[in-house]
Amino acid sequence: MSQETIFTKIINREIPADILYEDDLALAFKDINPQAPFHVLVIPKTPIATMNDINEENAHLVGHLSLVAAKLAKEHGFADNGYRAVMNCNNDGGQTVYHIHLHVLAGKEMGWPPY
Ligand code: DGP
Repeated sequence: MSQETIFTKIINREIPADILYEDDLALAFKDINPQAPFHVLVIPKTPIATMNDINEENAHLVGHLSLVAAKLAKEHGFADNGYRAVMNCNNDGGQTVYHIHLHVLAGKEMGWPPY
């Protein structure tokens, strides 16, 4: 199965996105369909299809996504009030793009459970 998704096109600047952060390992951009006043997706530049594909070799990338998420939340003033970071996996998790991404949602009080 090809690992290429719409997110690869965003990484390669083949389609536009509102990019907030980039480094050698990760990219963060605004979600096209925001579910909170602040809704950003943090993705690894190396495609990993789902959480099930995280392994010893690529796990550092996932840790890095968390680091970037916290950095962005702090920079945008959401650290104290709080925020939610979530990664959906496969159909029942609500995953629609098969290139892992950490949703970072902030700017309103979240409900729980998330359905
Ligand atoms: P998920 O359902 O967890 O796989 O989340 C995928 C998210 O990706 C969803 O919230 C919408 C967002 N998304 C899909 N296509 C695009 C796109 O072309 N640009 C941007 N910025 N976001 C997209």
